[in-house]
Amino acid sequence: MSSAGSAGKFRGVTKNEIADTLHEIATLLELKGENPFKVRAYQAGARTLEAIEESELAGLIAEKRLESIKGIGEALAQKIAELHATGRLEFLAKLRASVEPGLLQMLEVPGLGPKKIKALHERLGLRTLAELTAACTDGRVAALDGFGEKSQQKILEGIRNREAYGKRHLWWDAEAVAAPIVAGLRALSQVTRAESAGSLRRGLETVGDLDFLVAASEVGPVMDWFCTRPGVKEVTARGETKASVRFESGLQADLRIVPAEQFVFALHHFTGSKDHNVQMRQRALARGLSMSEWGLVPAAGEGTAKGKAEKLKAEKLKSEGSAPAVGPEIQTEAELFGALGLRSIPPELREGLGEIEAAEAGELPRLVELADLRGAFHNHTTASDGRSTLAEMAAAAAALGWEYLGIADHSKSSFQANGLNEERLAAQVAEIRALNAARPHALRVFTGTECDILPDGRLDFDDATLATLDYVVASVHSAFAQDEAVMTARIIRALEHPRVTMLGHLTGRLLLRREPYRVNAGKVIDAAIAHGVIIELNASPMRLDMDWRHWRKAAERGLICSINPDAHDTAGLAYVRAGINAARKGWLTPAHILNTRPLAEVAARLAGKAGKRRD
Ligand code: DGT
Ligand code: CA
Ligand code: CA
Ligand code: ZN
Repeated sequence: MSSAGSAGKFRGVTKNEIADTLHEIATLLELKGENPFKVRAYQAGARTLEAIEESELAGLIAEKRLESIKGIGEALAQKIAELHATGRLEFLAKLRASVEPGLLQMLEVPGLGPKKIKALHERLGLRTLAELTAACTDGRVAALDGFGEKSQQKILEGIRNREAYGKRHLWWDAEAVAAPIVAGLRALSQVTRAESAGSLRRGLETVGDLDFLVAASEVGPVMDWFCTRPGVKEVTARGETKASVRFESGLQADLRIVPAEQFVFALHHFTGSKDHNVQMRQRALARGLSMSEWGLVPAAGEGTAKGKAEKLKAEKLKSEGSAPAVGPEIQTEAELFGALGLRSIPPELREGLGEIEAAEAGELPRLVELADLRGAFHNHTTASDGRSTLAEMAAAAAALGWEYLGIADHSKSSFQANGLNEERLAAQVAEIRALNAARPHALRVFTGTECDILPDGRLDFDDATLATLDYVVASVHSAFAQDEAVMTARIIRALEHPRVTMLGHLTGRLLLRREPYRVNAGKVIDAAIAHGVIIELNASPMRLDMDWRHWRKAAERGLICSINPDAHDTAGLAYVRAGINAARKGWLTPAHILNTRPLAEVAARLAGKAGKRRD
């Protein structure tokens, strides 16, 4: 996921953004084979920043006290101050430019770190991904010291995945590009309506390209504005009413400009999905209507819908701006659905998975909304691998208007994530109790853990330790290669544990980066329902796990969902928005979701679970 956008006016940098920059410098220095002490100094500096409070940083810089902190020398302090003041670092720009672009691309291959890339470069002379692919294919990589057959295979797979994944983008990243463009389009004087359509509007977890739709009185200035957005690397097409651009990130975007009276038909068409559109068109035909992106008109007695649409298109082109009959009384999508005897179908449901039948029967669900959330579970702090302190996380949650926040730092077996042992967990519980007692804001913090499910299905903490907590998220973080039967049995064994409140990220997938581990979702869902265990909808934009495609059926059978941001800093709490998209795509209503419930109800439910028996 890309970090905060760099375009536009400088608006201040957070300590975590500075830490990211220091990590990047360390990686680049390592790639260049710089002194390991220097590399480690940057890594240590980054970790030091991650552990302090956001509010401390400005003071430390102003009073030149950064240098006095363990792990931050004078050179580093200077760079941090420069980044903090300007958002830029000359040193980093030069460093990036001094590394071959092919080596930077290799950093994006999973399993390839700077040390290995340096070895490949120096010992095999590899400079590009294509050369690396060739060297893997003919066995030169496997023959290298420290690599071997297995790691050669993994690198090759990583390169292939990167190509396949490179074609799509996380919804979160795509939305960050799209939102200011829609706002900018709406602000243009020639524009009367502007929306994003396509998979972005449907809230799909990944997006192929952006689709903007505009109704405008004049085309030229709108096209000019669109084609000159910051970050546009190439204008790939520009016609009378349509333009396509490619951004530096590789993301592409289409803009279509239509007359106002066609807007709603085009919006519906370009929102899709294709399956939904096909079904809608069939429904229209059955009612003697022909539906297309240009309008809804009586179907001609003869010919197919396609023939009719082509004819309409020809008419449209001939009549230069003046549209064919499109039913001018239809202005909104609700009216368009109404014309076909349907309740209005929210974009997230338009996947051709039964939404039209439900709309006809008046059985569309009242989908959960962001405003329904009253809190969130499964959040990390600086105690494990988070980058905001407990106090910062609680204050940020209170500022969102939430009634409660669940903390769940990693457990001891997740040593790579600085997991807590029993002693540190006890200290954190005491800290949370003190915070709740002091009540600096009207927010209740729940004590929890993201407890590792060990390879055999046992939990990482014993029962007495788990009994000190308000809730337990159980997650798999190791032995991903187990076969499906073993993994499924492992997870189910954890769900049978009476202290487990909810299951974390069912499949461990990282969208566009790491495949899910093998697990039988149906069996896990059955077990969760049987044992009264919640399954989380991990709302991190790169997880969105359990997948929305499972939720409708599972919730109908009684499974409860928790939309969990898995936030590692205060900004990460906002990920619940991505979780809401996925929940809506899974037909979930507020009643299906734990964290729409008021504090008292949630506290009672957790107490029931934490009590000596299951209900
Ligand atoms: P993406 O970009 O791959 O994430 O997915 P979409 O859904 O945004 O697809 P895109 O950008 O190719 O087209 C936007 C919408 O336009 C799509 O959801 C439905 C509509 N559309 C495009 N091509 C066709 C088509 O051949 N038939 C039908 N029925 N609809 C189409
Ligand atoms: Ca699209
Ligand atoms: Ca498109
Ligand atoms: Zn986890």
